[in-house]
Amino acid sequence: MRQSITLLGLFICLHCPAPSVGFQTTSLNQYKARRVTHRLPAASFDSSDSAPIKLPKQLKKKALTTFPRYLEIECWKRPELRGLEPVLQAVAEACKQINRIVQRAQTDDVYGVAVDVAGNPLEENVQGEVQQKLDVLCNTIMMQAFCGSSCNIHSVASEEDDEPRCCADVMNDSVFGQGEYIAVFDPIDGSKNIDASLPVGSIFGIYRTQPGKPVNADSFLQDGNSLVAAGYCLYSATTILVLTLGSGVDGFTLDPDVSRFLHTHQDIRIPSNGAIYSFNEANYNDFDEPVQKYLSALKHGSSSIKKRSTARYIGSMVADVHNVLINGGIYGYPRTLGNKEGKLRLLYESAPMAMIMEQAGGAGSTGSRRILDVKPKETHQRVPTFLGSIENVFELDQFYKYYSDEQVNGNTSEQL
Ligand code: AFP
Repeated sequence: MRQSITLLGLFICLHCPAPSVGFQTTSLNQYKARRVTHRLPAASFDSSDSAPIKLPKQLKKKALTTFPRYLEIECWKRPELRGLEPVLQAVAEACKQINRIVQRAQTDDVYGVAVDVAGNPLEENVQGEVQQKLDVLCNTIMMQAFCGSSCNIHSVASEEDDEPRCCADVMNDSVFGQGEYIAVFDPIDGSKNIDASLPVGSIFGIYRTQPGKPVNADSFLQDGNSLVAAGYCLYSATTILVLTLGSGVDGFTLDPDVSRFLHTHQDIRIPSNGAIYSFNEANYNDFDEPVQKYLSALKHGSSSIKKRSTARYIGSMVADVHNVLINGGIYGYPRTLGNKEGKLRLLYESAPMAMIMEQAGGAGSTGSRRILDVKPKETHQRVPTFLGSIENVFELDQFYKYYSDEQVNGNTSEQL
């Protein structure tokens, strides 16, 4: 009896009309009037009165290897990587600088549109975005780290620059244009998050130049299998640098007391499956059918991953992917009706992240193939991106396969 009353209630509730203006019992003005609008007088106290915070004695430092020492050991084990040691050291220093800039964004004058020497706003970049001061600043820091730390990087391609640049041009000295590596990076990914004090990140990848061939824009059109190193730095509750040199993934947390990256995460392995799904579901109606079906399966508990799914989306790829890397699950930025190749850039976002995922035991897919197998046709090419635990990404791929087979003549899952 009680159960049928509950069911009846549910039925009535499901069939009751959606509230409309005419249905309202409270007017908007009444509603607004209910809010607490008074302000407390501003607290006045002299900050010099406050005693310095003392940390409890039991908070002892762990004995952890520093990033420079880690690099020294790795490059000693693999001499072919020695040329990258000064470069990666400099990149870690650049991440520290970007970390400080991000933390000062609310208090220092680093906001607003970037201007040229005459004070005119810079033109839109190739992504169609007006560059912000912060983007330009972080780009310069990264570029100088890659180009100016040694003579080992020949040229760089950044999200912020329309075309790749030779390091000789960046450093204004021909000695810097001779290295055997090229680097790609996104200096500050998700920069819109900074306004709300949310996490952002930097992403990078390093390739070899092709022997016997001149280095130019085409040298960057290599698939992700050719990456020699890839990494990202997440600026969040803690700042963490995650790196792969092609034999596993390691993480280094910035100790703010000594301003050093310390080896806190050894040989990171992503769980083989996980509960997290990290998609911008506001785009659901514009996703491919296989992605829609996949997300529905997660929500209805009919996924092969026998865990209750949980949604997490910050809107900064580095933060979202790092969460999936540590806790397991899947991150996705699929193609949409308006964005046929998705939003993320293959060369300096998706490919480095896919290398990290694979090196940690996970997977990176476009829905129909490995991200690392996609050969870019241009520097700023976009690619549908799914990254995460191997079982989760495999299942997503199966949805693509199944629904593509079903619509052999359709174009929902066209091969990249
Ligand atoms: P920005 O670098 O332009 O802020 O874009 C960040 C980003 O490329 C990536 O970090 C996020 O995962 C993604 O965009 C978020 O995009 P949506 O706002 O469309 O979900």
